[in-house]
Amino acid sequence: MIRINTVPSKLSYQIQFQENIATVSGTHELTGGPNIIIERLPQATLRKVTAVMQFPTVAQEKIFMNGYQTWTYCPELGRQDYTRRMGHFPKPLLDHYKLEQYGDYHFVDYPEQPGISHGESYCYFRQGKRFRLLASLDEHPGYTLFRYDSKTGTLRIERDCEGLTCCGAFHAFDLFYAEGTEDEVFDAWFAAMGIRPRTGEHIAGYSSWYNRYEDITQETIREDLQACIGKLQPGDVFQIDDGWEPFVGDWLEADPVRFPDGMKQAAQEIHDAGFRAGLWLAPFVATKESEVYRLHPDWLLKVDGKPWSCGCNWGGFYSLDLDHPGVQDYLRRVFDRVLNEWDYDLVKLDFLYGVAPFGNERESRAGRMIRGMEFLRELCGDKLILGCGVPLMPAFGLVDYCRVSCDVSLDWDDTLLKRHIHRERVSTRQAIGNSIFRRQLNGRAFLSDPDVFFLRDENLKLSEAQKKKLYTVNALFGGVLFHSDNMSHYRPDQDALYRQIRHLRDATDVRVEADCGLTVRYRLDGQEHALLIE
Ligand code: 9PG
Repeated sequence: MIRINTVPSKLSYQIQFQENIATVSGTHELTGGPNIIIERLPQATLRKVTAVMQFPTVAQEKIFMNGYQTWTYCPELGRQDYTRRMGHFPKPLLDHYKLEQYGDYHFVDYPEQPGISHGESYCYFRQGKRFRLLASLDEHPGYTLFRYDSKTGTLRIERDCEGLTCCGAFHAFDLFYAEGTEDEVFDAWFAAMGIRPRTGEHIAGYSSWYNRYEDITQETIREDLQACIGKLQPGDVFQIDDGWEPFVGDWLEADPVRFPDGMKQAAQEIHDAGFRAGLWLAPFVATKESEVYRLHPDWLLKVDGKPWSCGCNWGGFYSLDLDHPGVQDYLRRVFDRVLNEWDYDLVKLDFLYGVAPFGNERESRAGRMIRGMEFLRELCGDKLILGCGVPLMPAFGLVDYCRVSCDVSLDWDDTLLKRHIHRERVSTRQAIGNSIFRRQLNGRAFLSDPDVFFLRDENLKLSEAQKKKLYTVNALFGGVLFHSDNMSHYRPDQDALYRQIRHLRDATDVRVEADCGLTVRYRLDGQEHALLIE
């Protein structure tokens, strides 16, 4: 099934050490299927592990470079395009908002020159319907960073493992290469990894975030829950998002003012309404106000002796140290309470990238991220995990559902000024783009969460045409179909449209045309449909 049509390409690789030891180098002929490059190394500290190869592309070829984490915008690029960083902010502003901590900016270089693009864990090159996929089979030894320069036709591959100590057999690269149709290359990659999605069950329901945001109370939750009865289906998910906890980091009790009856009672009411209950947590981070931060300074991950800030949400938040027994014990108690005592069926686990901003001499950054994900899976048993704010490949096969896009906004693409902040920014337009351009992960790595759609009229600045683009893409390319509306405000035509959107998931023959504009085509009830996205 794996065909190689192009002339096989030779990859030259180099392994450099921090000590004064001779560089190890070699060549490898890239073939279809797994390409595992193992070198026996002396006891030393790795500095750089890189490979280069010629990888010519033609004028119309499209390039996809997977973005670092859930929210990172990563559309297909043309050969003149480049991976955009963010606007050139004055350093104090950058430092204040910690924008570089949301993505790979703090460890990957962005030359921002026409034709230069980069991404993590997988990339593809597409001519019409023909894909050339180059992907990682294992990120434990370090993220696989791909960087393409279309001006010279060179592909550079780097293993993100600086500072890792090695001794003996080291997997310099665990690559997979395939050429063929979209389904052929992605099916072959997941077969080679032996990764299957944990569930095939598409879910639908409600998330409290995208209307009231953190201003939720048990009354607003009750109001929205009542509104869902008779409109959602039994077994759908009703998910309480950020705002229930006293402070980010403190997950053992609800905020006593907003949820005086507690979170067990909230889950009970959701169950009584016939739905499954979901709860949002950000288990690997904490804000300065939290008890976790104030009472356990030793639980924080320190970089150069200082707590590592992961961004500016909630006025700043910090990484917990996965290796600290106190953190592990605390998280065990948290998940036992949420899943067993309170009886939630699904947890939306967010800002997960915070667990592994760095590796150390024993473990790469990616290795730490994977270990964090495995730990969460262990704590959650067979309960459902919706991963969010997580580097994609470390979540493969470990979460049931995973966000593949940034947050949708209440308008289309934010203000001109805000368009220059980080690639992880909130944007409906970019969320739609990621749901389309990461569609191959849906049903292979997990079921994808494209984020919510909107049907409501109030508190929203999307046109009807924009709402249609969002719900169509979410229904066709995702396995999670949530909204954040108060459904009692729906008019009869909106009720009917909601039912129609759920029926959209029965579409077959879903296709994307991205060579000239962006169009989505599908068949439903024997009829052909097309929707122009851009
Ligand atoms: C709760 C929210 C919702 C939402 C999540 C996440 O890059 N950023 O600045 C950025 C901020 C917030 C954010 C995502 C990215 O939202 O995706 O669904 O749960 O947290 O606080």
